[in-house]
Amino acid sequence: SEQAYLDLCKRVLEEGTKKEDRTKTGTLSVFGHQMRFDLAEGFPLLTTKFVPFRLIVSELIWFIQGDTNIRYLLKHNNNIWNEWAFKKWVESDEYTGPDMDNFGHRANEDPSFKELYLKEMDKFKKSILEDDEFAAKYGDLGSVYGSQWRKWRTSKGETIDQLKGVIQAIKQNPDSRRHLITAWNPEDVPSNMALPPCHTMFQFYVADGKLSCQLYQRSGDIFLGVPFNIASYALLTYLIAKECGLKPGEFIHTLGDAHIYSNHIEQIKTQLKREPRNLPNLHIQDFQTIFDLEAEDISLENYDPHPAIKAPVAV
Ligand code: THF
Repeated sequence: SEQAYLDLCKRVLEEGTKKEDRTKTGTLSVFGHQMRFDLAEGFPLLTTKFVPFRLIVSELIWFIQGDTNIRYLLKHNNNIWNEWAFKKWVESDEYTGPDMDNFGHRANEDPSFKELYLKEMDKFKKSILEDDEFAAKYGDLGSVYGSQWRKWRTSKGETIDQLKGVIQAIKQNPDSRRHLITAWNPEDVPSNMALPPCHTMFQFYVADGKLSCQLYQRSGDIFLGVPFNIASYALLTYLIAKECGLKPGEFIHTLGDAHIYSNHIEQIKTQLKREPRNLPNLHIQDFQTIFDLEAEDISLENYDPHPAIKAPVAV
């Protein structure tokens, strides 16, 4: 069930400390929290609000394929990484449009600026989709998850495919205690990245024919990001389990700075008044390797959530 998530929300509302942050939005925050989800109970997508599963699927396939360019996401109508690419564009020398400094914050405060921003963002998206050269230059987020998982750069100038390596190791030596993938590369932080990775590393574990996964997330946006993150790593665990002939075990989510943005507090309170429903079930087409999967191969059955709750994303 999603009780572990609701308990985290309650804990942060009750015990959280007021803390300023990089985005200057302000948060309530705790340090150190762990949630466990038994994947045999159903797929852990929240039911106390609608969570757009198709965005989670296309983002995960994007990571699995080692892609770091938002063009793939835009083709799948997925806008969750746009702000990061847009930021690089408006801070570049080639950008000559209206001043977009601090656009995330200003769009939330000033409706007339928001209109201007949305127009620029639309132009930006159109260019990414239609102009190959522009997309190559400004659609790429740099060393984000897809690149760290599949193309980790070594000091010898070679690359390491961590994801492929771990899947092979799970098949050949399931008892190993080294089924680990890391996204945190001190050499890349912060200069080469749009945003240093929040999901710094994760580990797989095989016992009793079941595959479990634990994630260490250094920073978690509890209202918007964490529901995505739970579903995304749970989905990855289901996919790798299926490829390796294992059953899904547990997803264990360990958080460092777990925070609720000050402009998400009312939304969380609304959500906490709702009664959780039965979890949905995952349906995956048969496949040989997860690297062949397309977004259309993955679907959900019996997802019956409460209505969506809107909230601004902090950039
Ligand atoms: N930045 C912040 N501030 N929070 C994050 O969760 C976050 N991510 C990724 C990168 N930077 C981040 C992007 N992940 C949404 C969900 C996940 C995101 C970014 C945004 C979001 O707005 N979700 C809406 C629906 C959006 C839509 O329908 O287009 C929602 O209501 O769930 C951490 O992974």
